[in-house]
Amino acid sequence: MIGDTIKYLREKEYVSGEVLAQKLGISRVAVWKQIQKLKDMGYKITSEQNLGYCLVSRPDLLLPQEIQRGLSTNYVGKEIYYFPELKSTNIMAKEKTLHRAEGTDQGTLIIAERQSAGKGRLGREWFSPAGGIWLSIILYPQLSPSYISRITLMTAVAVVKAIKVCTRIESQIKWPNDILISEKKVCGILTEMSAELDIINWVVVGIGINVNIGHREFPENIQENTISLKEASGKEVLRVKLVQIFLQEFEKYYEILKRREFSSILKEWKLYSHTLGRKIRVDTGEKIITGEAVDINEEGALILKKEDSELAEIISGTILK
Ligand code: BT5
Repeated sequence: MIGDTIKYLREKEYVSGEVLAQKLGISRVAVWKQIQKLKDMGYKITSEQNLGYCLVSRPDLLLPQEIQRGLSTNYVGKEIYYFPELKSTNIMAKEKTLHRAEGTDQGTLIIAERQSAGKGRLGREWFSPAGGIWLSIILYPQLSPSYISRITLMTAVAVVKAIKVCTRIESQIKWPNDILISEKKVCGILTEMSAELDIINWVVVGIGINVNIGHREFPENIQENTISLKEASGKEVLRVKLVQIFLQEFEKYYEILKRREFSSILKEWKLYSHTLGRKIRVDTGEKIITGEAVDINEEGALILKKEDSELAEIISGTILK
């Protein structure tokens, strides 16, 4: 209802309470209540007794009705759960997968203005102050669990594309889940899943992008390695627009992945790679392997050429400094 009300309001033009009531199929008192709700959300709306209501400005928030306005996806973001604050959008998304029958479907989005306990991989913290984009997408792919790495890599490509389209900034992908600008981290991806031997029950893809944030807002020990889009571009970035473009890119690449055409995504991934061609050290959780990153294979694994020239295939790990 709120989404419809905002759709029928006009900027720089009055719409009468009567017309709104007719379009929405509710009473004029109910219209007035809707307007109060919008004002509480941060919309500026003026009202004139004989003219009706006029939308003066929209809040800078990632509200579902704002994201869905002009969103051209088929299913990603068609259902959005919005929170001013959450512990973690990934945790909430996982809870939603328990109630799939109640309507949480493919491409459902959980989004928060800030997270109090944002999660990185392996129990690491993800700092999520106001001004960023912290969201999770729920998927139910009919793919084998071995696709999980490919989903992370395709998400990274979608993020790089969206940043480029929205801000013209070129960013790079550090395998497997970091997006960098000028060697500093601007975005992280956390892909979680529940699977059985050969089927995935659900996947939650969590994406955190530092948008209109100063890196000084982060704890001191990570300030040096973090950056935001605002800092990189020198101006505020329209978060709603970036979310919309990202969701569109995400759906596009996910469709390609579902058609089992990962190789075309990989080609793009390699174009944006920060990792290939570098001498690196990778912590696999079991050991640390040193070598030159020579390739990513069709499963999304990193291929390292070790000092003894032997090749190591690493499906998951963290590149050390
Ligand atoms: C990641 O983990 O990079 C995955 C981050 C995923 C965050 C999103 S936000 C929406 C969704 N809901 C969640 O709760 N999480 C997801 P990892 O590769 O483990 O990197 C974590 C490390 O990045 C930390 O140990 C810090 O060093 C650094 N870090 C933490 N917050 C950061 C930030 N905002 N920007 C850049 N680096 C950060």
